[in-house]
Amino acid sequence: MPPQPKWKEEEHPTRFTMGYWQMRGLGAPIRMLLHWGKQNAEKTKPFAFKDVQYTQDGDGVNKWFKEDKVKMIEESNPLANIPYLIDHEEKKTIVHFLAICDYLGQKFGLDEKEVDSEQRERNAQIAMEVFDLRNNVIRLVYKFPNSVRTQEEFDKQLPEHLNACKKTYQKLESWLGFYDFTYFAKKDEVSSCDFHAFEMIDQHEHYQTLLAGGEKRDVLSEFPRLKKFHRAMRNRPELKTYFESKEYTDFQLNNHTLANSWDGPGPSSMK
Ligand SMILES: N[C@@H](CCC(=O)N[C@@H](CS)C(=O)NCC(=O)O)C(=O)O
Repeated sequence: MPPQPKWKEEEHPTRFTMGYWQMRGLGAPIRMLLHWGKQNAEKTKPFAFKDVQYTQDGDGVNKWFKEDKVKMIEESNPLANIPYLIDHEEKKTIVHFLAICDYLGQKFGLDEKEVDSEQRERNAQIAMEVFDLRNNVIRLVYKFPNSVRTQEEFDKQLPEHLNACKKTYQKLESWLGFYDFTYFAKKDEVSSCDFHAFEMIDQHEHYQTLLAGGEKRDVLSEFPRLKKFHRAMRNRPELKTYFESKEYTDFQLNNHTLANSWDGPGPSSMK
């Protein structure tokens, strides 16, 4: 048994605690997974989860970097980062987005357990492919050489980014066609990789609405299988509570303040 984090037991009598900035980013697919797991466990072994949201200001930065991260390094995981997931029942703190998705995918029975499972292989490949797409978004919205700091820069780079992202869309579309699947790792059932795939497609649906000059694009209509996948996820009853939550409807997609970058108003501004 690894050293146990003493501080968390009294504070969080819930099954899981996740922590992330108060935005969608890498937190959104984990929130989706937790809503899914909670919904499914309702009739068997109900559990609650806590969503610790660090605000994108001095208070949130201090709370994470000066308090919680320091404690986590000392008491539960020297790799401390956000997103993190604490499993209170199993007394584990997991970091790194893909490791967390993998962990919850196992816990919620979304992914198969056998190491040589083809579902697992598909799941891992799609998880990484989608992460590559996310990294392209990060290069668009954060402080990198091509970063965006103003509306003008964003307006200039967004169409280029949307064109570039079609390359990934084409790969994902072909993948679904190759297997004749609705979801990415199983034909008709959801796997852990599907949550991030949904989030990235959903973010791009929002980015298209920000094109300058009222230009309208419906990139998904060029990719019928991706469109069907996006709709299928959006209609899953297990995710109803998530799609109704402010974490989905109001949160900004990425972090503006900390990185001194700008990626347009979040979805709540469109209401
Ligand atoms: N490889 C990590 C990257 C985590 C990461 O870069 N987290 C960002 C937010 S997306 C952060 O602000 N981390 C806070 C920290 O470095 O302590 C993962 O996949 O989770």
